[in-house]
Amino acid sequence: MSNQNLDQLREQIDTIDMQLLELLCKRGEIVKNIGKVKEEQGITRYDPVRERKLLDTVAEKNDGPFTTSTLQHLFKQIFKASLELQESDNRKALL
Ligand code: PRE
Repeated sequence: MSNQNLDQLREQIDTIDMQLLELLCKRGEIVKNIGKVKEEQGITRYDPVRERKLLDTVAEKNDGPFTTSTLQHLFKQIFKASLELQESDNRKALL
């Protein structure tokens, strides 16, 4: 593979990385809003049923190249980060 080819492939990845970043940040803003609604309504932040549903959808829709277990691991990290975000955001709102 030539260097030019490598540069082109990396450019494609750079673009996708920026899209992922933007989508994750958008998701984070929505997660914060969900956290506020849950706080107001006294609903527990952690929702294992909702998380399970998405993990099952990932398994159902995954056509590769990543294994389902790898993708589920990534989504579990996103859930964890989302719960932490809701927690810190609600704590800030109390100060
Ligand atoms: C979210 C976060 C934590 C919950 O355990 C379940 C789902 C998620 O990141 O998808 C969002 C959320 O708080 C919710 O849907 O209730």
